Amino acid sequence: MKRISAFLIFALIGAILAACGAPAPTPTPTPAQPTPAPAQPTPAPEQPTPATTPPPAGMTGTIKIATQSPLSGPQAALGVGLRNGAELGLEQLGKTLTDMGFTVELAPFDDQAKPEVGSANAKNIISDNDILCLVGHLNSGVALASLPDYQAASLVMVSPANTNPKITESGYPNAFRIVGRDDVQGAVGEEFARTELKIQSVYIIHDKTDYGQGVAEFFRQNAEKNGIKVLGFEGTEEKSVFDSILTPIQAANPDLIYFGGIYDQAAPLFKQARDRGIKAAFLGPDGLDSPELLKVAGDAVKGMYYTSVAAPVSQFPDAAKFAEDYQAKYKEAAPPFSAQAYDAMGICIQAIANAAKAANGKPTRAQVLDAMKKLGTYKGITGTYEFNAKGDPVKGTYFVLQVSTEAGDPAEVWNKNAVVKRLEIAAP
Ligand code: ABU
Repeated sequence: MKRISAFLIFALIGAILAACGAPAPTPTPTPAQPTPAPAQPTPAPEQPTPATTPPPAGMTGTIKIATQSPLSGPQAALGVGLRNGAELGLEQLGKTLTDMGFTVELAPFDDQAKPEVGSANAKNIISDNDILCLVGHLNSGVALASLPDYQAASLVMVSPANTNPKITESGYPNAFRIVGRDDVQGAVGEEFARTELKIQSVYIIHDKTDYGQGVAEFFRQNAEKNGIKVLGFEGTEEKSVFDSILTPIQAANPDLIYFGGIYDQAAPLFKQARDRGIKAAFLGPDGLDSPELLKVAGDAVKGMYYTSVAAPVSQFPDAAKFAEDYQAKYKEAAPPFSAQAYDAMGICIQAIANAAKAANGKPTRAQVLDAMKKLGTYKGITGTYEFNAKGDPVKGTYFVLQVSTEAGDPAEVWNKNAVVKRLEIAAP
């Protein structure tokens, strides 16, 4: 009551003074009022401590790495292995990019081992701007049909398998491979046939592709130069019945049949040759490097020799964990070229990461190509790679192998094939 009265008296005086133009007095706070405690600052909600330094601004978005290989058709065994190896590589090595802030994706394409399909896929690949690198192909002829599109888009191609010299001799600045070349592989095969197998005559068959015909011609050039008698040289696209090919071979009675091509044709050809009683030794290049050769041809190919630039995964001590992981994930032994695809993927990832650091953000394809040219050495599970100006590895690894004679699952037995020779040869 007393407080109300005091307030009314002050208000009345204030009104009178205001009417006279004087400032109103400030009411004195009542001492009985407890002074509120100074407000305590409300603690901010606890922020999670980041485990690592946050990614720099700009390191965002999706980066895709494509594969092209036959995922269907008769060469799918190697083509799926190539895709799987690349997929495992992205899973295990892609952290380099995800730690930077990017999302990574695999973009697998099925080229069916056909140049026209590879070329059509290439147009789709380059129209997706998130695809910054490509692991592929299995088939040199398919890569050669696709490379003009990749070049137009500055898209880097890292091949884990293509051996035809034209891949790196055609002036494509974006073409790289981690394997050797058929001009060397053909010579290695010829020298082995002449010096180790003591071959004096050969009948050469090829599959009419850039790869198969190419390597067969390199074998022939070396054979003719070094005194092996070439009794025949013929191309065929036949896949199942080889009577018309084998009849003249049987009549010519060569010491050796050399087949330039892939296992899907070689297996029935060799089997039918043995079934007819042809006694010639067999030899061929890395297109035969698949357990499918043994699965289809069986006894006809046990103990035969072949050359390879890939070799069974068991030949690479640093690929032991890869072999285990592959078996666990895909429920089969890692096929030839799958470990090379893992390394080709690692090289793509490293080049993209280097380009992203230089650009301080998601790089363009041209920036990835620039980073590829400056890559230096890359240590993978199948070797340490450094590229020359053409895109070849400075040194290629070439194997002469002998198919195991052991019984059992061909996929397992293939890993027991013996290395007869292992050669490191500088790129021509
Ligand atoms: N080099 C083995 C795969 C076949 C190719 O290069 O066409």
